[in-house]
Amino acid sequence: MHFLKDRGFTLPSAEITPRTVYEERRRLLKLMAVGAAGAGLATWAGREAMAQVTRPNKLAALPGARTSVSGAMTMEKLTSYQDATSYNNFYEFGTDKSDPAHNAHTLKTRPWTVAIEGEVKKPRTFDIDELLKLAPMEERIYRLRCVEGWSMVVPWVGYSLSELIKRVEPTGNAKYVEFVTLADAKTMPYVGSRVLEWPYVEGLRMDEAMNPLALLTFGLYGEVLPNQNGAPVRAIVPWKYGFKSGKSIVKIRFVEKEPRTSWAKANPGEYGFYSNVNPKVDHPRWSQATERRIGEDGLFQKKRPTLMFNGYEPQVGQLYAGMDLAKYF
Ligand SMILES: Nc1nc2c(c(=O)[nH]1)N[C@H]1C(S)=C(S)[C@@H](COP(=O)(O)O)O[C@H]1N2
Ligand SMILES: [Mo]
Repeated sequence: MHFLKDRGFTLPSAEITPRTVYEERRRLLKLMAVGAAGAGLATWAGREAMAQVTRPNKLAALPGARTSVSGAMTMEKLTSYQDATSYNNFYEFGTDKSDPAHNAHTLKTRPWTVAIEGEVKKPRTFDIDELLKLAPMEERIYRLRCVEGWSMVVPWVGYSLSELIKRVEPTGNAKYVEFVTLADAKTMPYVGSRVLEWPYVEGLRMDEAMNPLALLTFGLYGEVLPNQNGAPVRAIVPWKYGFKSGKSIVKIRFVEKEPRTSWAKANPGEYGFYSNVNPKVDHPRWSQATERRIGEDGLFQKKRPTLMFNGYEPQVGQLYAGMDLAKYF
């Protein structure tokens, strides 16, 4: 076996997975933060160079790029790559948490296009490779809170949805954005089943979609999205329950009226359009006051308090000023 070696850091090359590189980079970032910058920097540069050749699925944020978006980082412990990519909700591939990871290999992510329609001055269809180059990729470490009462911390890669929206120039009639995701019965075994109405449709109000935290997402952990996480492009809206973050998007429509979303159609009493994370507004079948962090499961697991707007209140609270959030749940 041959080894890559520098400054006392030795790893068998076969073990240098994208994750290893990723986690090492984070370790170094932490080191640098406590003052070991000199040593760390050279090693980090080495890792980055090495990463170029060892990571076929690499999707890096701009090297060294720091996003200026408030709320884009958290020092909380990351959920493991393993958990984030094997405990999923993607009903097109099955309703058990392990189904998407088992079944989503059939999803064809190339060729892939995203059509921009409706109330825009520049409607057009983007090829996925054009979308990948539309704006600089940033890393955003967000909490993801599912309405079912669990949460994760995931480093996503993408850019603000507003970058795309600005380029297509919405008209004055555009009040909402609707996301339509792929519904292909040939490759998605549950499309056609009656669990939900297909395609899976989600939506945001225009000002929500323009908030810089709303992320058009292409990757996680420095890699392109695995199919089960919504390849090749999905939304991530960190202050809302996870189901608002549609996976494998094929169409983005700008509309005047509030879109009818798949979950609201399936059960209007349980799932509203807004679906902001809110510990004070319970779901009819379960409390939203606390959550369990995936990876911390076990006998002595502590339930964590759920934060208003999933902890992003400073960034998004003003969007809902004066609104009755129990009525507009
Ligand atoms: N197309 C589609 N998008 C979807 C879903 C789905 O079933 N189909 N599930 C949603 C739910 S309920 C959650 S919690 C998140 C989960 O994202 P993750 O598997 O990447 O953690 O995806 C959301 N996006
Ligand atoms: Mo969810």
